[in-house]
Amino acid sequence: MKKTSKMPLKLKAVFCIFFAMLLFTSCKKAEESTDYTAIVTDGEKEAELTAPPMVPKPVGNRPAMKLKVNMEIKEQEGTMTDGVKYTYWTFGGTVPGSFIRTRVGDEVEFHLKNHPDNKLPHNIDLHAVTGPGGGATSSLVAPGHEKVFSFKVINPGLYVYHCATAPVGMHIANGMYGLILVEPEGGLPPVDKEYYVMQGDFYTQGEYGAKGLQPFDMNKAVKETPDYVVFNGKVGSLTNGGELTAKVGETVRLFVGNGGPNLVSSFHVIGEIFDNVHVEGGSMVNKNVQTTLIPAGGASIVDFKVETPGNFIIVDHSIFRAFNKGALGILKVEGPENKKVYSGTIQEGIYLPEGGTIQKMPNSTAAKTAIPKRTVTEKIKIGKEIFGTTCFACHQSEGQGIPSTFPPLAKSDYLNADPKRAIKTILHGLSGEVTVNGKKYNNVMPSQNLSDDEIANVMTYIYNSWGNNKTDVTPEMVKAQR
Ligand code: HEC
Ligand SMILES: [Cu+2]
Repeated sequence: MKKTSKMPLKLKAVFCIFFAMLLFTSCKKAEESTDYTAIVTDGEKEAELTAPPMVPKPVGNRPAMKLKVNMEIKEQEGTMTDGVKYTYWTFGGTVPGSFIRTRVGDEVEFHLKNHPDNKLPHNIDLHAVTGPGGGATSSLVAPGHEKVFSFKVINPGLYVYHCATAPVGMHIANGMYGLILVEPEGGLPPVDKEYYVMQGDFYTQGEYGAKGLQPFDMNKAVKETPDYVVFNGKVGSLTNGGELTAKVGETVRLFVGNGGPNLVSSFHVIGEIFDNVHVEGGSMVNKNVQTTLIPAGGASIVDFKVETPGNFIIVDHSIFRAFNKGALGILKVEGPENKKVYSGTIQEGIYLPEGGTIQKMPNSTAAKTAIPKRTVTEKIKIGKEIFGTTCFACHQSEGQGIPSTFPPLAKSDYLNADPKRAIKTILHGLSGEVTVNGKKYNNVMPSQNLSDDEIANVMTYIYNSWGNNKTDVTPEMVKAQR
């Protein structure tokens, strides 16, 4: 060992003790003035890390302590949506990365490990860190290596962490982000269910849904035109078996982050109102909020009580992202109906505007002759327009549907097997589990308010497109299913 000073050992020991005492007394003082930088930690343990959508146990009443975080970086292939693969770069093997839960005053000893099979160096910038680069300057780690640094969490709140290795945008775009929660002393108020949801935008060389392994597209990323905007790293992570769940009467807290790299999120749960929102993940609590804005590299804590059963759709309310790019999840609430809070449809009837009585068809022959006979070609032409205004929003322009959410009409075995059943679907709507081309869907199609003629046209168009069986649907066939 190389000696660094010539000071006699005994004298050195005395100095050390003296400095330790000095440090200790200043710590005591600082604690009284609630300077968290100097709280003496009590005990040491390894932090529990969780994959989304789960979060570690609440801190409760525990004192500040030393927490060891073991985080492994893995570059791995995953599924963006059915038939579409993507090479994700991850903190802990998931997008978003493992959730880290701390309390104010904790000293975090961070072990960042870069798996030997990885190709690139990475680092980590945690927004909960007070220090240069949020840790990035001390954590650059090559494949097959480990870096250790430590920091004190001083400010309570929900914070994003992300890779900050050049090109930074590319590392984030590939999924290198996650959340670290710093609870206040005594913890956040207890709730029944807690979940971890994080939005991200992805840029692929192929369009949305283009099959195969899709490489990252730098040009689209620079232009900020993502093909995918998703929760928890892929289309359908929170639907089709991945739904978040709760029971009527429970309180639900969502830790919501936005990794970006580019878009801000207008986070909204359809049919719910956030009782409390920790605005931007900080200490200010706003109440009774419909939609909360989450900046790229920001977060929000929202909680609400679920009062009625049903599927509550989680979206980025920049709504094309939800229905066309993947930013759609489901909170499934089970339990008894509460008709006082939500009645459901009480009545359905005919609506006639004032003076509208003249539109009444006095006899049924008049109604019948009102529908002109049309050729299949005419039907297809008119049907295409109806499809473009009515069905397209969910089933998509080529009838391809949206994986896990809206079933395809193109080459649909369900559609082709039984035209009567398909007509009923449009007349009366459809809900509950259905299997289309071997894939299960459990969603709601609202009944479509169209005339017999219109339904005949749109159905004939669909049956004569995208490899379907060319059934010619007539208004009479529709009428028979009313
Ligand atoms: C608001 C979204 C939405 C709209 C608009 C919509 N559908 Fe659907 N459709 C669905 C959902 C969701 C299902 C599956 C329901 C389930 O999971 O139980 C479905 C199922 C179907 C099915 C049976 C399954 C299949 O894929 O063959 C047919 C046929 C269908 N829709 C036709 C139509 C037609 C025609 C229109 C326009 C007139 C239309 N839908 C408009 C959401 C929609
Ligand atoms: Cu990285």
